[in-house]
Amino acid sequence: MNRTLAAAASLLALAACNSGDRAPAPGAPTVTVADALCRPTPKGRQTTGCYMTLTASGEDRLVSVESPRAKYVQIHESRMESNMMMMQQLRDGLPLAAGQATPLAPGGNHLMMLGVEEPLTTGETVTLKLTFATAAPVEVTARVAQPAAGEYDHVAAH
Ligand SMILES: [Cu+2]
Repeated sequence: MNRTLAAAASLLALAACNSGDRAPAPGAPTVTVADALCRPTPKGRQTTGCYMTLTASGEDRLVSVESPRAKYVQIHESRMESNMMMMQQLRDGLPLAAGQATPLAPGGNHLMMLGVEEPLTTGETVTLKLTFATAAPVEVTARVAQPAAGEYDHVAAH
């Protein structure tokens, strides 16, 4: 087991702990994260998109994200403008409705890793730390892979 895998395994254990066994204070919202995925960085580029599904137990807001593999991680929205897909940082973060799955997906809201010095390659994992307005932070281990074929390729339009 290499160091990256070992680190990922311990982070997974932490995340499991946060969302499960140790019950938070009654009424405190928790956020669970599923299907975390980051695209491999395109050759010669230091930016890439990450996707996942967030479900908050109570109304909350994703306010910031960081990763040891990126200088910055921004929360972006995508929208069509004059027939072009534009991206913009959500400076106030991403609102999460209580009990509702909030997708971060290609072509929609997503996380953008900036300043990725060591390329992300398919098959490895990357750690993301998500900070919320109310819920405890969640550490996520995302796998690095291309999203399913046919989905909008967000990086190409970046
Ligand atoms: Cu973006």
